[in-house]
Amino acid sequence: MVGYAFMGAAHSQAWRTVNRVFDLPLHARMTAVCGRDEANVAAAAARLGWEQHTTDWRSLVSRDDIDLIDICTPGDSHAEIAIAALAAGKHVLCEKPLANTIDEARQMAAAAERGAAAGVRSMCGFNYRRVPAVALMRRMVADGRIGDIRHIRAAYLQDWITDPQFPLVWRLQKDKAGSGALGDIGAHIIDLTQFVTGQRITGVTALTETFVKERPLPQASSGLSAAAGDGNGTVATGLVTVDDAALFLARLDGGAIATYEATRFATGRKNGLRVEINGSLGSIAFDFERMNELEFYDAAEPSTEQGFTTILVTEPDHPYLSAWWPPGHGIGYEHSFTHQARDLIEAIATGADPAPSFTDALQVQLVLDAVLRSAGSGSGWTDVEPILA
Ligand code: SOE
Repeated sequence: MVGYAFMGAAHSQAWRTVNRVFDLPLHARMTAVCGRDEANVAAAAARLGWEQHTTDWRSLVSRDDIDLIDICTPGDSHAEIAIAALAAGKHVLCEKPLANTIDEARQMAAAAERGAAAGVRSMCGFNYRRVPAVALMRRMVADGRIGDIRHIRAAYLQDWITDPQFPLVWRLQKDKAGSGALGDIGAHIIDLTQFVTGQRITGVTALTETFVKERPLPQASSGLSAAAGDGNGTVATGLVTVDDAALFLARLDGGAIATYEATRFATGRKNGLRVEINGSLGSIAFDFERMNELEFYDAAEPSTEQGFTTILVTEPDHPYLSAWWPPGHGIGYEHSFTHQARDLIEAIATGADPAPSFTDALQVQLVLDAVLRSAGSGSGWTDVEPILA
Protein backbone atom coordinates (compact mmCIF):
# COMPACT_ATOMS: atom_id res chain seq x y z
CA MET A 1 0.00 0.00 0.00
CA VAL A 2 1.25 3.50 -0.83
CA GLY A 3 0.00 6.23 1.58
CA TYR A 4 -1.20 5.62 5.12
CA ALA A 5 -3.31 8.60 6.25
CA PHE A 6 -7.14 8.57 6.46
CA MET A 7 -7.75 6.40 3.39
CA GLY A 8 -4.68 4.28 4.09
CA ALA A 9 -6.05 3.53 7.56
CA ALA A 10 -9.46 2.67 6.12
CA HIS A 11 -7.94 0.34 3.52
CA SER A 12 -5.63 -1.25 6.11
CA GLN A 13 -8.62 -2.01 8.29
CA ALA A 14 -10.22 -3.70 5.29
CA TRP A 15 -7.16 -5.83 4.45
CA ARG A 16 -6.79 -6.84 8.11
CA THR A 17 -10.43 -7.88 8.33
CA VAL A 18 -11.52 -9.21 4.97
CA ASN A 19 -10.32 -12.82 5.27
CA ARG A 20 -11.55 -13.10 8.84
CA VAL A 21 -15.10 -12.25 7.79
CA PHE A 22 -15.47 -13.51 4.23
CA ASP A 23 -14.62 -16.97 2.99
CA LEU A 24 -12.41 -16.20 -0.02
CA PRO A 25 -10.20 -18.23 -2.36
CA LEU A 26 -7.21 -15.91 -1.81
CA HIS A 27 -5.67 -14.53 1.37
CA ALA A 28 -4.56 -10.87 1.67
CA ARG A 29 -1.11 -10.59 3.23
CA MET A 30 -0.15 -7.05 4.27
CA THR A 31 3.44 -7.16 3.04
CA ALA A 32 4.58 -3.53 3.02
CA VAL A 33 3.42 0.07 3.30
CA CYS A 34 5.13 3.09 1.74
CA GLY A 35 5.28 6.74 2.82
CA ARG A 36 7.66 9.68 2.37
CA ASP A 37 8.81 10.04 5.99
CA GLU A 38 10.78 7.10 7.42
CA ALA A 39 9.76 7.56 11.07
CA ASN A 40 6.11 8.22 10.28
CA VAL A 41 5.74 5.32 7.88
CA ALA A 42 7.46 2.99 10.38
CA ALA A 43 4.95 4.03 13.04
CA ALA A 44 2.07 3.63 10.58
CA ALA A 45 3.23 0.13 9.60
CA ALA A 46 3.22 -0.93 13.25
CA ARG A 47 -0.13 0.73 13.99
CA LEU A 48 -1.96 -0.47 10.88
CA GLY A 49 -0.56 -4.01 10.75
CA TRP A 50 1.91 -3.99 7.82
CA GLU A 51 4.89 -6.38 7.98
CA GLN A 52 7.41 -3.95 6.47
CA HIS A 53 7.72 -0.32 5.47
CA THR A 54 9.62 1.68 2.85
CA THR A 55 9.97 5.25 1.58
CA ASP A 56 10.39 4.10 -2.05
CA TRP A 57 7.18 3.02 -3.80
CA ARG A 58 9.16 1.82 -6.83
CA SER A 59 10.75 -0.85 -4.67
CA LEU A 60 7.26 -2.29 -4.01
CA VAL A 61 6.37 -2.38 -7.70
CA SER A 62 9.50 -4.38 -8.56
CA ARG A 63 9.12 -7.01 -5.81
CA ASP A 64 8.17 -10.57 -6.81
CA ASP A 65 6.37 -11.24 -3.53
CA ILE A 66 3.87 -8.39 -4.07
CA ASP A 67 0.84 -9.03 -6.30
CA LEU A 68 -1.33 -5.99 -5.59
CA ILE A 69 -0.57 -2.28 -5.15
CA ASP A 70 -3.14 -0.27 -3.20
CA ILE A 71 -2.81 3.49 -3.92
CA CYS A 72 -4.02 5.76 -1.08
CA THR A 73 -1.96 8.87 -1.92
CA PRO A 74 -3.21 12.32 -3.05
CA GLY A 75 -4.32 12.40 -6.69
CA ASP A 76 -1.12 13.91 -8.09
CA SER A 77 0.73 10.59 -7.77
CA HIS A 78 -2.05 8.14 -8.77
CA ALA A 79 -1.18 7.99 -12.48
CA GLU A 80 2.55 7.45 -12.08
CA ILE A 81 2.20 4.72 -9.46
CA ALA A 82 -0.74 2.94 -11.10
CA ILE A 83 0.80 2.89 -14.59
CA ALA A 84 4.14 1.58 -13.24
CA ALA A 85 2.39 -1.07 -11.14
CA LEU A 86 0.21 -2.27 -14.02
CA ALA A 87 3.22 -2.41 -16.34
CA ALA A 88 4.96 -4.58 -13.74
CA GLY A 89 1.98 -6.97 -13.76
CA LYS A 90 0.56 -5.95 -10.35
CA HIS A 91 -3.16 -5.71 -9.69
CA VAL A 92 -4.09 -2.15 -8.63
CA LEU A 93 -6.64 -0.64 -6.30
CA CYS A 94 -6.61 3.17 -6.63
CA GLU A 95 -8.43 5.68 -4.43
CA LYS A 96 -10.90 8.11 -6.02
CA PRO A 97 -10.95 10.37 -7.89
CA LEU A 98 -8.89 8.31 -10.34
CA ALA A 99 -6.56 11.17 -11.33
CA ASN A 100 -6.19 14.94 -11.32
CA THR A 101 -6.70 15.42 -15.07
CA ILE A 102 -8.54 13.62 -17.84
CA ASP A 103 -5.26 13.16 -19.65
CA GLU A 104 -3.86 11.16 -16.71
CA ALA A 105 -7.14 9.29 -16.31
CA ARG A 106 -7.11 8.30 -19.99
CA GLN A 107 -3.53 6.99 -19.65
CA MET A 108 -4.52 5.02 -16.54
CA ALA A 109 -7.58 3.52 -18.26
CA ALA A 110 -5.44 2.52 -21.26
CA ALA A 111 -2.85 0.93 -18.94
CA ALA A 112 -5.64 -0.93 -17.12
CA GLU A 113 -7.01 -2.27 -20.39
CA ARG A 114 -3.57 -3.51 -21.41
CA GLY A 115 -3.28 -5.08 -17.95
CA ALA A 116 -6.68 -6.75 -18.21
CA ALA A 117 -5.63 -8.40 -21.47
CA ALA A 118 -2.74 -9.93 -19.51
CA GLY A 119 -4.91 -10.97 -16.53
CA VAL A 120 -4.02 -7.97 -14.34
CA ARG A 121 -7.01 -6.44 -12.51
CA SER A 122 -7.63 -2.83 -11.56
CA MET A 123 -10.35 -1.12 -9.57
CA CYS A 124 -11.09 2.44 -8.43
CA GLY A 125 -12.11 2.88 -4.78
CA PHE A 126 -15.61 4.29 -4.90
CA ASN A 127 -16.36 2.61 -1.58
CA TYR A 128 -19.96 3.81 -1.12
CA ARG A 129 -21.05 1.35 -3.83
CA ARG A 130 -20.32 -1.31 -1.24
CA VAL A 131 -22.67 -0.03 1.45
CA PRO A 132 -25.32 -2.79 1.59
CA ALA A 133 -28.21 -0.27 1.39
CA VAL A 134 -26.69 1.23 -1.78
CA ALA A 135 -26.20 -2.21 -3.34
CA LEU A 136 -29.82 -3.04 -2.45
CA MET A 137 -30.96 0.28 -3.92
CA ARG A 138 -29.29 -0.62 -7.23
CA ARG A 139 -30.92 -4.08 -7.19
CA MET A 140 -34.38 -2.62 -6.56
CA VAL A 141 -33.97 -0.01 -9.32
CA ALA A 142 -32.73 -2.69 -11.75
CA ASP A 143 -35.71 -4.90 -10.79
CA GLY A 144 -38.02 -2.07 -11.89
CA ARG A 145 -39.40 -1.32 -8.41
CA ILE A 146 -39.52 2.44 -9.06
CA GLY A 147 -40.18 2.21 -12.82
CA ASP A 148 -38.70 4.70 -15.25
CA ILE A 149 -36.33 7.12 -13.55
CA ARG A 150 -37.31 10.79 -13.80
CA HIS A 151 -35.33 12.61 -11.10
CA ILE A 152 -32.03 12.09 -9.34
CA ARG A 153 -31.34 14.40 -6.40
CA ALA A 154 -27.86 13.99 -4.94
CA ALA A 155 -25.96 15.92 -2.29
CA TYR A 156 -22.71 15.27 -0.45
CA LEU A 157 -22.41 17.76 2.40
CA GLN A 158 -19.51 18.24 4.81
CA ASP A 159 -18.40 21.19 6.99
CA TRP A 160 -14.79 20.52 7.99
CA ILE A 161 -13.30 23.68 6.38
CA THR A 162 -16.04 26.15 7.39
CA ASP A 163 -13.58 27.90 9.74
CA PRO A 164 -11.46 30.34 7.62
CA GLN A 165 -8.52 29.56 9.95
CA PHE A 166 -8.57 25.89 8.96
CA PRO A 167 -5.19 25.41 7.23
CA LEU A 168 -4.40 24.93 3.59
CA VAL A 169 -4.16 21.11 3.60
CA TRP A 170 -3.44 19.15 0.38
CA ARG A 171 -7.15 18.68 -0.35
CA LEU A 172 -7.34 22.47 -0.90
CA GLN A 173 -4.48 22.57 -3.43
CA LYS A 174 -5.22 22.00 -7.11
CA ASP A 175 -1.77 20.61 -7.94
CA LYS A 176 -2.22 17.89 -5.27
CA ALA A 177 -5.97 17.18 -5.39
CA GLY A 178 -7.05 18.22 -8.91
CA SER A 179 -10.20 19.92 -7.63
CA GLY A 180 -11.89 20.58 -4.29
CA ALA A 181 -15.27 19.42 -3.00
CA LEU A 182 -16.11 18.51 -6.58
CA GLY A 183 -13.51 15.76 -7.04
CA ASP A 184 -13.25 14.70 -3.40
CA ILE A 185 -16.91 14.17 -2.58
CA GLY A 186 -18.82 15.19 -5.74
CA ALA A 187 -17.07 12.27 -7.50
CA HIS A 188 -18.70 9.89 -5.00
CA ILE A 189 -22.26 11.02 -5.78
CA ILE A 190 -21.58 11.01 -9.52
CA ASP A 191 -20.37 7.42 -9.30
CA LEU A 192 -23.06 6.33 -6.83
CA THR A 193 -26.00 7.71 -8.84
CA GLN A 194 -24.69 6.28 -12.10
CA PHE A 195 -24.10 2.92 -10.38
CA VAL A 196 -27.58 2.81 -8.87
CA THR A 197 -29.48 3.94 -11.97
CA GLY A 198 -27.36 2.38 -14.72
CA GLN A 199 -27.52 5.74 -16.51
CA ARG A 200 -24.59 8.02 -17.36
CA ILE A 201 -24.36 11.80 -17.24
CA THR A 202 -24.16 13.29 -20.75
CA GLY A 203 -24.15 17.04 -20.03
CA VAL A 204 -24.11 19.57 -17.20
CA THR A 205 -24.55 23.19 -16.28
CA ALA A 206 -22.55 24.07 -13.21
CA LEU A 207 -21.29 26.65 -10.79
CA THR A 208 -18.48 26.46 -8.28
CA GLU A 209 -17.46 28.77 -5.44
CA THR A 210 -14.40 29.25 -3.27
CA PHE A 211 -15.63 31.09 -0.17
CA VAL A 212 -12.29 31.34 1.63
CA LYS A 213 -9.57 32.22 -0.86
CA GLU A 214 -6.54 32.31 1.44
CA ARG A 215 -5.73 30.14 4.45
CA PRO A 216 -2.91 29.63 6.94
CA LEU A 217 -0.29 27.11 5.85
CA PRO A 218 -0.50 23.86 7.83
CA GLN A 219 1.95 22.90 10.55
CA ALA A 220 0.82 19.30 10.75
CA SER A 221 -2.18 17.42 9.52
CA SER A 222 -3.74 14.04 10.07
CA GLY A 223 -6.87 12.79 8.37
CA LEU A 224 -9.22 15.76 8.10
CA SER A 225 -7.78 17.69 11.05
CA ALA A 226 -4.81 20.04 10.89
CA ALA A 227 -2.95 22.74 12.84
CA ALA A 228 -1.88 26.07 11.34
CA GLY A 229 1.47 27.86 11.60
CA ASP A 230 5.10 26.78 11.83
CA GLY A 231 4.94 25.93 15.53
CA ASN A 232 6.87 29.13 16.46
CA GLY A 233 3.92 31.48 16.41
CA THR A 234 4.38 32.56 12.78
CA VAL A 235 1.43 31.97 10.49
CA ALA A 236 2.12 32.32 6.77
CA THR A 237 -0.80 31.98 4.39
CA GLY A 238 -1.37 30.54 0.93
CA LEU A 239 -4.03 30.64 -1.76
CA VAL A 240 -6.84 28.09 -1.96
CA THR A 241 -6.74 26.87 -5.56
CA VAL A 242 -9.81 24.60 -5.62
CA ASP A 243 -13.58 24.89 -5.26
CA ASP A 244 -15.13 24.88 -1.78
CA ALA A 245 -18.50 23.96 -3.29
CA ALA A 246 -19.79 22.73 -6.64
CA LEU A 247 -23.41 22.58 -7.80
CA PHE A 248 -24.68 21.30 -11.12
CA LEU A 249 -27.71 20.21 -13.11
CA ALA A 250 -27.31 17.18 -15.35
CA ARG A 251 -28.98 15.08 -18.01
CA LEU A 252 -28.44 11.32 -18.11
CA ASP A 253 -28.50 9.01 -21.11
CA GLY A 254 -31.57 7.08 -19.90
CA GLY A 255 -33.75 10.21 -19.79
CA ALA A 256 -33.36 11.17 -16.12
CA ILE A 257 -32.57 14.75 -15.06
CA ALA A 258 -30.55 15.44 -11.94
CA THR A 259 -29.22 17.92 -9.41
CA TYR A 260 -25.88 17.50 -7.63
CA GLU A 261 -24.41 19.48 -4.75
CA ALA A 262 -20.96 18.94 -3.19
CA THR A 263 -19.75 21.25 -0.45
CA ARG A 264 -17.47 21.40 2.57
CA PHE A 265 -19.33 24.44 3.90
CA ALA A 266 -22.66 22.87 4.91
CA THR A 267 -22.34 23.83 8.58
CA GLY A 268 -23.55 20.97 10.76
CA ARG A 269 -23.40 18.34 7.99
CA LYS A 270 -20.46 16.06 8.74
CA ASN A 271 -20.74 13.33 6.13
CA GLY A 272 -24.20 14.00 4.71
CA LEU A 273 -24.35 11.93 1.55
CA ARG A 274 -27.97 11.72 0.37
CA VAL A 275 -29.40 10.42 -2.90
CA GLU A 276 -33.10 10.32 -3.78
CA ILE A 277 -34.44 8.86 -7.00
CA ASN A 278 -37.99 9.41 -8.21
CA GLY A 279 -39.43 7.00 -10.79
CA SER A 280 -42.75 6.42 -12.53
CA LEU A 281 -43.74 3.71 -10.01
CA GLY A 282 -42.13 4.97 -6.82
CA SER A 283 -39.14 6.55 -5.13
CA ILE A 284 -36.09 5.34 -3.25
CA ALA A 285 -33.64 7.27 -1.05
CA PHE A 286 -30.35 6.64 0.78
CA ASP A 287 -28.79 8.82 3.44
CA PHE A 288 -25.31 7.91 4.73
CA GLU A 289 -26.12 9.32 8.16
CA ARG A 290 -28.66 6.45 8.39
CA MET A 291 -26.61 4.02 6.36
CA ASN A 292 -28.38 0.86 7.49
CA GLU A 293 -31.71 2.08 6.11
CA LEU A 294 -33.35 2.69 2.74
CA GLU A 295 -36.47 4.78 2.21
CA PHE A 296 -38.90 3.31 -0.32
CA TYR A 297 -42.18 4.64 -1.67
CA ASP A 298 -44.32 2.27 -3.73
CA ALA A 299 -46.97 4.16 -5.73
CA ALA A 300 -48.83 0.86 -6.33
CA GLU A 301 -49.85 0.63 -2.67
CA PRO A 302 -53.53 1.50 -1.97
CA SER A 303 -53.89 5.25 -1.46
CA THR A 304 -55.02 4.63 2.12
CA GLU A 305 -51.67 2.99 2.91
CA GLN A 306 -49.24 5.02 0.83
CA GLY A 307 -46.13 6.64 2.31
CA PHE A 308 -42.39 6.16 2.53
CA THR A 309 -41.43 3.02 4.38
CA THR A 310 -38.05 2.41 6.00
CA ILE A 311 -36.34 -0.80 4.97
CA LEU A 312 -33.85 -1.92 7.63
CA VAL A 313 -30.90 -3.12 5.58
CA THR A 314 -29.54 -5.33 8.33
CA GLU A 315 -30.65 -8.82 7.29
CA PRO A 316 -28.61 -11.80 6.03
CA ASP A 317 -30.49 -11.68 2.70
CA HIS A 318 -29.19 -8.18 2.02
CA PRO A 319 -25.95 -7.65 0.04
CA TYR A 320 -22.76 -8.52 2.01
CA LEU A 321 -24.56 -8.90 5.34
CA SER A 322 -24.72 -12.67 5.82
CA ALA A 323 -20.99 -12.56 6.69
CA TRP A 324 -21.46 -10.13 9.58
CA TRP A 325 -23.82 -10.08 12.57
CA PRO A 326 -27.17 -11.65 13.44
CA PRO A 327 -30.27 -9.91 11.97
CA GLY A 328 -30.76 -6.26 12.94
CA HIS A 329 -27.27 -5.49 14.25
CA GLY A 330 -26.09 -3.01 11.63
CA ILE A 331 -22.68 -1.99 10.26
CA GLY A 332 -20.59 1.20 9.74
CA TYR A 333 -18.42 3.28 7.37
CA GLU A 334 -15.40 0.97 7.52
CA HIS A 335 -17.38 -2.04 6.31
CA SER A 336 -17.72 -0.48 2.85
CA PHE A 337 -13.92 -0.76 2.48
CA THR A 338 -13.93 -4.36 3.67
CA HIS A 339 -16.61 -5.14 1.06
CA GLN A 340 -14.48 -3.37 -1.56
CA ALA A 341 -11.48 -5.57 -0.64
CA ARG A 342 -13.74 -8.63 -0.72
CA ASP A 343 -15.01 -7.87 -4.22
CA LEU A 344 -11.50 -7.17 -5.52
CA ILE A 345 -10.09 -10.40 -4.10
CA GLU A 346 -13.02 -12.34 -5.55
CA ALA A 347 -12.45 -10.77 -9.00
CA ILE A 348 -8.71 -11.53 -8.90
CA ALA A 349 -9.40 -15.12 -7.86
CA THR A 350 -12.06 -15.75 -10.50
CA GLY A 351 -10.32 -13.83 -13.30
CA ALA A 352 -13.17 -11.33 -13.62
CA ASP A 353 -12.78 -7.60 -14.22
CA PRO A 354 -13.81 -5.77 -11.05
CA ALA A 355 -16.03 -2.67 -11.05
CA PRO A 356 -15.68 0.23 -11.02
CA SER A 357 -12.96 -0.21 -13.62
CA PHE A 358 -10.47 2.53 -14.46
CA THR A 359 -12.62 3.21 -17.53
CA ASP A 360 -15.68 3.69 -15.28
CA ALA A 361 -13.59 6.06 -13.16
CA LEU A 362 -12.37 7.87 -16.30
CA GLN A 363 -16.01 8.53 -17.16
CA VAL A 364 -16.52 10.11 -13.70
CA GLN A 365 -13.40 12.20 -14.38
CA LEU A 366 -14.93 13.37 -17.68
CA VAL A 367 -18.02 14.54 -15.75
CA LEU A 368 -15.79 16.43 -13.26
CA ASP A 369 -14.04 18.05 -16.22
CA ALA A 370 -17.37 19.06 -17.83
CA VAL A 371 -18.49 20.59 -14.51
CA LEU A 372 -15.31 22.68 -14.23
CA ARG A 373 -15.55 23.78 -17.87
CA SER A 374 -19.20 24.75 -17.43
CA ALA A 375 -18.51 26.66 -14.21
CA GLY A 376 -15.54 28.39 -15.87
CA SER A 377 -17.69 29.49 -18.76
CA GLY A 378 -20.33 31.03 -16.47
CA SER A 379 -22.65 27.99 -16.16
CA GLY A 380 -23.09 27.33 -19.89
CA TRP A 381 -24.47 23.93 -20.94
CA THR A 382 -21.49 21.60 -21.42
CA ASP A 383 -21.44 18.09 -22.89
CA VAL A 384 -19.43 15.39 -21.15
CA GLU A 385 -16.61 14.31 -23.45
CA PRO A 386 -17.09 10.72 -24.67
CA ILE A 387 -14.83 7.99 -23.21
CA LEU A 388 -13.52 7.22 -26.69
CA ALA A 389 -12.22 10.66 -27.62
C1 SOE B 1 -12.88 14.03 2.79
O1 SOE B 1 -13.79 14.92 2.29
C2 SOE B 1 -13.32 12.57 2.69
O2 SOE B 1 -12.42 11.84 3.46
C3 SOE B 1 -13.23 12.02 1.27
O3 SOE B 1 -11.93 12.10 0.74
C4 SOE B 1 -13.70 10.58 1.27
O4 SOE B 1 -13.67 10.03 -0.01
C5 SOE B 1 -15.12 10.53 1.86
O5 SOE B 1 -15.55 9.21 1.96
C6 SOE B 1 -15.16 11.14 3.23
O6 SOE B 1 -14.64 12.44 3.19
